[in-house]
Amino acid sequence: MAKKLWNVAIAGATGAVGNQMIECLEERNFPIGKIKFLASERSIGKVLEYKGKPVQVELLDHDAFEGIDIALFSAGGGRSLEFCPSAARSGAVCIDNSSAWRMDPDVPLVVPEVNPHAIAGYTKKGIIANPNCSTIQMVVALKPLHDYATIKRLVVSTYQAVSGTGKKAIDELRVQTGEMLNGRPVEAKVYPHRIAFNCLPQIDSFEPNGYTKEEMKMVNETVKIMESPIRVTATTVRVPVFFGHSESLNIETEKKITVAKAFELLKNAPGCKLVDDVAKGVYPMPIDAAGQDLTFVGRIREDESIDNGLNLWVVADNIRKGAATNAVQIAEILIRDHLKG
Ligand code: 25A
Ligand code: L14
Repeated sequence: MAKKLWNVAIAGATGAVGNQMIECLEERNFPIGKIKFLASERSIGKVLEYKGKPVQVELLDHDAFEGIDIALFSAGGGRSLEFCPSAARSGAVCIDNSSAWRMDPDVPLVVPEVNPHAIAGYTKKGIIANPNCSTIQMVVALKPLHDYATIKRLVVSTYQAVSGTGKKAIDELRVQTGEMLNGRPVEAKVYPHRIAFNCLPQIDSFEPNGYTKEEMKMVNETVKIMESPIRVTATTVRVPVFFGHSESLNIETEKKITVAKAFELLKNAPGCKLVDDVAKGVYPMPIDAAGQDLTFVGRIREDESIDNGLNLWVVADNIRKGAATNAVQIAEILIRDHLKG
């Protein structure tokens, strides 16, 4: 029997995440029949490549999904709200990278290493949501610890790269850094303040409770993905790094986890790489995680201020595991276990 091939569309193919989705599909040899690249009018006429062959960018509109089996979305929340339902009506399963559908009870929110079983719920709306980049790497690292010792409370602080905001933010850090080094005045357009040589304790806009939307995404998405009432508090910070988010995690568990036990659990955990040899100055850093699909964990130590507490440092490429790779991994499970070949 011939192997089934799937028709795939990428909405937002010209963006930072869209570009990475194309690369991930190529690298992982996803069984593609037809590929379609969709974006706004700005990109019409642009030609991208898939496996060395030219593909014209087409307009993202309601009838762009005819004959498409899987639609990967990364063109912003507004576009996902508007176009995922039409794509689903055309028979495509949408894997959406935006925050638009994540907390919808009829939409599964999936990290393959953590809750692959939830994918089955895609039939309700034809949409599967990809979590926030900071949430994804955090739950990949926490899942094995939670299964062993049950996490009650989690305190997270993030150090997030500019690529999370898309291509225009990558340009902003590059341009501002150049201007600063040349002693010229800088202009902040994408972020509310200068990002070069600075840290911004604001990602996305503020909610009435004083937290940012990014912080509340980490709180709410973690509970949904882990399927457990973990109490989470977050502080999310933008730092002048291009690729790779870092996170400081502090957890309190029901049962004690020694450092040796944490090493053992994380050494064999799916999607994780333990990088922890402080005597040699070895720990995860964004410069090493960039371009990789794994979640790197290190600086593991007991929190000596409470009975059952542990500190960890977690780093991953926010555009790969935090967005594109996770979406393509979901698509792989979808075609393996759910869609009819
Ligand atoms: O605020 P929103 O709407 O929720 O958007 C969120 C932003 O976050 C990024 C993405 O940025 C998006 O703009 N993003 C989304 N999910 C992400 C995730 N999980 C994420 N980033 C990180 N992690 P981006 O610039 O990388 O990608 C934008 C993509 O979306 C397409 N798009 C935008 N509006 C669209 C649309 N497609 C269809 N219809 C629309 N109305 C966009 O395609 C791109 O693929 P494009 O054709 O509009 O842009 C092509 C090039 O133009 C640059 N550009 C963007 N905005 C402007 C612009 N140039 C000039 N003026 C502008 N206003 C882009 O940088 C791109 O190179
Ligand atoms: O997926 O870093 O909800 O600016 C929203 C903001 C992704 C990244 C999401 C950022 C994001 C983002």
